[in-house]
Amino acid sequence: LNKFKGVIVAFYGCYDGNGDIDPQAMRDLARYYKEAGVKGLYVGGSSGEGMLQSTAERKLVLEAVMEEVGSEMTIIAHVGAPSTRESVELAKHAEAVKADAVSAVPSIYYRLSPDSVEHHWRAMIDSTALPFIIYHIPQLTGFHLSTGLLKKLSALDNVIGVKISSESTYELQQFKAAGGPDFLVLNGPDEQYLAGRSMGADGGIGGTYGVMPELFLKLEQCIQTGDLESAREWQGKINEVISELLQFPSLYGGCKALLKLRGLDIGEPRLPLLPVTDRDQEAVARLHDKLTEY
Ligand code: NGF
Repeated sequence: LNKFKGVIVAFYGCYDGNGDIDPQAMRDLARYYKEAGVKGLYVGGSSGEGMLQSTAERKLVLEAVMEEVGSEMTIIAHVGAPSTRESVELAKHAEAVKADAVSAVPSIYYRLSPDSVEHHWRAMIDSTALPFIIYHIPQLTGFHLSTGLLKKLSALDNVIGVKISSESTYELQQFKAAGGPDFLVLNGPDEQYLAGRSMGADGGIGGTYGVMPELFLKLEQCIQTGDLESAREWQGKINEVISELLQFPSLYGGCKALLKLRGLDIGEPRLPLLPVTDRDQEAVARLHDKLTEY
């Protein structure tokens, strides 16, 4: 399971000037993370805007990433879609292109019973031989995964872990306890990477890692060497950046504008996620300067 531990960047959606998927930008971005020393990528999740893309586009995205870094990095494909049918199709595709694992949120929009969500996830779990990572993000999906259901699912052979994006580190600790020592728990809120790791997370998957991978790698390094004072300092610096990113019209608009100043043009987020305005450019430039200082 080691290949899933540590810093896993939630990969951004990359678009060209027309708003179409840009496979070359995907490849450049993936290569950038590989060269920065990142171990793995989470493709097509919240940061990847998977829910705003068609099934064909989502396949194209995963293929571009796999071609570029599939043999060098751990690739987790987020395959959750509103319908079980599409989610299973994406899971099978992820297996065909040799992703390392699949992961999925519960279906969105309808208020679902725990039985429905279990059924939805099990259809994906049973459709491939790939390891499966449950994605718990109740603030966006409206579904709150109970420790009981997590325990039940964690007993299945293919289910290797959970990505927990709720903000409770108590819940994280409870999930870890329910899954047992070999069950992976991956921290979701980037602002709480250190807190999540200290409560039992094996690493994290995050949407702001992608604009400052080097800072998260330093933070993880400090945690591994037991230097908690420095870890707190790095988390503080990271949180200064995150708190400013959260002021933009959309988080991903801010992330993309910042990456552009770092030399990577991956376009604007797909609507309804708003891009930054001209007025925001100064704040983006200030953030860029701050990151350069670190
Ligand atoms: O976007 C959210 C919603 N959380 C993400 C992350 O847990 C999910 C988190 O990184 C994700 O990135 C993905 O699936 O791609 C936040 O963006 C970050 O902590 C800033 O608040 O809460």
